[in-house]
Amino acid sequence: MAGSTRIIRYVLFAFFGIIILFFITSSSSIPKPPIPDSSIFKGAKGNKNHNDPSSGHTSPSSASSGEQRLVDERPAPGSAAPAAAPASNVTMGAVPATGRLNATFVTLARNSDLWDIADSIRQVEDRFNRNYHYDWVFLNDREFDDDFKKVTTALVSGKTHYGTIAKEHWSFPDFIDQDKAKAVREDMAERKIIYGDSISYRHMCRFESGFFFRQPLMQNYEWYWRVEPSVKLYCDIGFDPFRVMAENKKKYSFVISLYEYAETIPTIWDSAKKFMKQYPEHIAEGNSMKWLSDDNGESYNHCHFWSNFEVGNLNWLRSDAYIDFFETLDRDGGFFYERWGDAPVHSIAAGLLLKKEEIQFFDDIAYWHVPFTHCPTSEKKRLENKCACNPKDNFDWKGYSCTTRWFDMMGMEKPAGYQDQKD
Ligand SMILES: Nc1nc2c(ncn2[C@@H]2O[C@H](COP(=O)(O)OP(=O)(O)O)[C@@H](O)[C@H]2O)c(=O)[nH]1
Ligand SMILES: [Mg+2]
Repeated sequence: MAGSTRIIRYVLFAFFGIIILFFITSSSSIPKPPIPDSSIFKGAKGNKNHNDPSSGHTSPSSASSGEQRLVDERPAPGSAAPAAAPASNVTMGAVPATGRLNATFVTLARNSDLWDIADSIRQVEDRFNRNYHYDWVFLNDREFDDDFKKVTTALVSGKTHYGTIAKEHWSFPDFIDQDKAKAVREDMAERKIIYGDSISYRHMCRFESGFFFRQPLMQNYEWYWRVEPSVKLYCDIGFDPFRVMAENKKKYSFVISLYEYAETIPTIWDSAKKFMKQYPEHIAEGNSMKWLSDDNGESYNHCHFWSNFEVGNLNWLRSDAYIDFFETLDRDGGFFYERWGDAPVHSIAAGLLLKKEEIQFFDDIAYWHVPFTHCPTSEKKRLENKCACNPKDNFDWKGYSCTTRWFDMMGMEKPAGYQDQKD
């Protein structure tokens, strides 16, 4: 009797031993990827999700193809290497302890922009995304062709998505007087105002101001990083800007700021003032009015963040506050009766609707879009991050930049050596 009990015990031990051995070997075959270091920016955690993107101003039809994706465990296409930052704990609104955030790159482009955007993607991948494998959403007012999709999918280390913009997001609203709009374009052409005679540029600016964040494909994400064709990144980005934003409760960011051409926005501030009067509840306490205006809101000083680079929060753009702002401006017609750019629109919104601390200046992201450069002033930073920019080209402290004003308003200390880069 005792003998057979012993045999049964041996058999059970052997059985469980084999099972344990199986689990150990199979889990150790999954490589443990390194988690990129973002400790330099550690801040407050627990960003609350104030806005459900599927509610409010998001039309049900536009949300239809975008089922909420809370977890992204898909492997990066065309990549044998494991994702450096697995997104197994990605949730809407919360900041996951490790791994990717619920974020995507986003690019508006034409098929003819293929090789210029290919260049930008390579910059972003080489300096950052090859370690993270974030997705990339491409948007176009026409359908993307196979060539565009094939090349960009091969270059992006995350998943790629391609969306065609609905007509109503890329056309004249019916309240626009076509004759008046045409006369403006002819006048601006004569005055040689850049893009002054262009219809498509105006649709582009209106789309980037009011619609990109409401596209079905964008409904899946909480954070975006805008990338334009032919931009450059000059330094390694050894941290995750999305994480920096989320952990520090940031909503909008910039690397370059400057004065807008006054001729393109003569009445934008009138519309902004109308909005402030109509919606005082949307105006943030501790906002950046001092950066936007030199006379306490009476007039606009034309300072704006250069929006061809943006890392931002999509839920903020989808909030009632931002939508009410966009719609107030849109009804006044300045996208067509003038030539309002999305940069001053986003900037005035960020300046009024957000607390100034919710706007992030990314000194560590060295960037070029024709014709301006942001190159970190600190040599230590440039050497540590393998930067390839000439510090003399840094635009931050030059007379046409608004970044000095930003530092002054924020009470931020300017980096050593900034005086040498003033001209
Ligand atoms: N699909 C599409 N994208 C456009 C059009 N016009 C401009 N874009 C995109 O909109 C962004 C801004 O245009 P860009 O020509 O770079 O303007 P700039 O930076 O102000 O000189 C870029 O990402 C362009 O690829 C257009 O007519 N159709
Ligand atoms: Mg551009």
